[in-house]
Amino acid sequence: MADDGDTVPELDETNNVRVAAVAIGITRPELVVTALTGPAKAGTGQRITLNTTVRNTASPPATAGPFTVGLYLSDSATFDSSTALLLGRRTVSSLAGGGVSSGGTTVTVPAGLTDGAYFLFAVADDGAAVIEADEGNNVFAAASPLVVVRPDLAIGTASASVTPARLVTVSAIIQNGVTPGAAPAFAVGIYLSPTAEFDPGTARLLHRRPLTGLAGGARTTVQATLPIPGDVPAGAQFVVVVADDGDAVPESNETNNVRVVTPEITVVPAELIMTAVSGPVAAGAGGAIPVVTTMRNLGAWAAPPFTIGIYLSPTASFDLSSSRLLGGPRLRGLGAGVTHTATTSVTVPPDVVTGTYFLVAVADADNEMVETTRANNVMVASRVIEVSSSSKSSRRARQLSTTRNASPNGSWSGRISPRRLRLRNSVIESMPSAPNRPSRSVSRVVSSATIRRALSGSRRATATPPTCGRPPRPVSVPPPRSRQ
Ligand SMILES: [Ca+2]
Ligand SMILES: [Ca+2]
Ligand SMILES: [Ca+2]
Ligand SMILES: [Ca+2]
Repeated sequence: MADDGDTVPELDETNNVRVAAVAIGITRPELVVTALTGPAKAGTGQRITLNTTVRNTASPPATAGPFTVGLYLSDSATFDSSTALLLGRRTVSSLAGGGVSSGGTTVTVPAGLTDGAYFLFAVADDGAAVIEADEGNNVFAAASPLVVVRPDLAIGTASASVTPARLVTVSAIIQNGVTPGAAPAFAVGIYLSPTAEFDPGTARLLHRRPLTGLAGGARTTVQATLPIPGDVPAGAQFVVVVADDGDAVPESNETNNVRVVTPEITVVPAELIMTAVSGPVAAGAGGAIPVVTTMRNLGAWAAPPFTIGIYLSPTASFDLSSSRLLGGPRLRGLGAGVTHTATTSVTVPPDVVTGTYFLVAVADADNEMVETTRANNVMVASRVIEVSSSSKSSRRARQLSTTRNASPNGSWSGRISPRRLRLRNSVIESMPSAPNRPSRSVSRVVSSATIRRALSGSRRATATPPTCGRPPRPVSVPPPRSRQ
């Protein structure tokens, strides 16, 4: 067209247009999916490959691209893009008129699906990137549905046994009964239950074993040897093994995951007895003193970990509310029939009122275990300890130092050296204690007289009304520590 826009006034404005003698054809691409295949069955969470073929039925040069082929799953035979689950997309960079593109796409079957048959769809130009001759023929349904199955974890055979070391050994077979429903990571829980009916609210979790997963149809064995906590009541206890403890895996059957092991096990109560406590007859406020404790495990089983509490009591009748905790060793346990003697350095609080006190030792001071009786856990030293102010204590320490330097060295020969000896904390079982109960290894020189006094006798505590702990006990003990 000449003078397109008519800017020039012409004599004849009607002859400016010339139409070509030959028409040219303009065609749009036309995409359709012609094939969609995949596995007949798959487990939730499983990776599967879906193969698609897409064709551009337009004649050259109507090239399409780039575009994607969308892969969908639906519980309806009629495709609805608002409800169908998008599994993935295959990208086609270019497809010439008359061309064909085939390819496989690996997708994951959603873990949240329930068991059943689902319809698969492939959608050409899923993102509507190509203007086509026909936009209404782009959805293709697979000829056969995809059957989706979830895994089913369960406990096969399981057994449990106990030893006097207060250990329970558990062995259980974990199985996944569905093929190909692979289970992703989950945990196996091992519990002690007071009843044969498993109740997570009352059962005690002993152990939770993480597993990375279990293939469909596979099985694995979980074995564990576990300490029985001290506060598990004596008597019959049921070991319970729970598959997928915490329910991380959606399963086709969630009701078969618990196995109560029969026969039940019998938990034997602990029985500690404190038999002696002794220390120096004099101490300074703020100073460290050695305290010798002797105790025994009378029980038929090893005792679980516990703490020995060493107290300063103003009376021979131990009362927790009026006593001061000085510290005490932490033991990792005590074997059945084993006697334990320890020398522990504890510190007299700097703010303690000067005067006469009794040293008291309490087995399982934190009340961590169930015992046959706790009346025998407390022992009071037979000799009193005179606590003076720290300044007096310093003078006494200087006197001791002078005496030591003036004396020749002695040696340990099965009895207390008449001169001096080096006293070292023998509590090799000690564990780190709470901040308010120091239990430190010491190596200090003390006089032989101090040692003789330290090793002097002790006596059973006289009964006093309990001020805390469990009511039937004739002596006061601290309450159990809170558990996570
Ligand atoms: Ca089309
Ligand atoms: Ca199950
Ligand atoms: Ca589950
Ligand atoms: Ca006891």
